[in-house]
Amino acid sequence: MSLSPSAQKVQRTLEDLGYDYTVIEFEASTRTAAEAARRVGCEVGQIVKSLIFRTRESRRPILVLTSGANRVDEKRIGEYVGEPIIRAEPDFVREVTGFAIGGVPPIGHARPMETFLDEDLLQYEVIWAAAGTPRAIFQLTPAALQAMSGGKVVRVK
Ligand code: 5CA
Repeated sequence: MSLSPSAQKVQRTLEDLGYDYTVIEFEASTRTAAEAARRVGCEVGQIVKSLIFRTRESRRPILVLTSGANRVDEKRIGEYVGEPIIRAEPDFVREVTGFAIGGVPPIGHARPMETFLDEDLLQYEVIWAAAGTPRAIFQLTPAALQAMSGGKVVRVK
């Protein structure tokens, strides 16, 4: 089984961080949380969406790791950040993460970012996150996601 270069990059990052999680690349799409959940047979809430926002004026990147069941309240995150935020443009996502929308992983980004973690993810025994391409994911625990991302656990919805 050979991974595409972007998925390999995530696999290597996991190894560098000391995790033995395995990136799985499918023939079929895992581009959306619903597709990813169908692929692995889990609840959509167990899929981690790695969403990039940016502060409107200062253009700082913000990472919100969200349960696939939830929609981020941008106003709420803006309050945590201390500045209004907007959804990042695809080019901005590529620039700050090194990955294209649909495959953005929770770790291994081009730039470090202020990170928030959806408290609703903590209820699950295992969760799944994107691994660099719109067909690649890996399974992990919420505790590991918190540790590897350094995300602040908050209500996002
Ligand atoms: N591989 C899946 C499951 S892990 C995945 O990456 N899902 S995701 O939610 O993290 O990434 C897709 C997200 O990118 C969408 O939920 C949406 O919030 C965002 N997105 C999609 N299209 C655009 C766009 N044109 N501009 C900005 N953000 C977008």
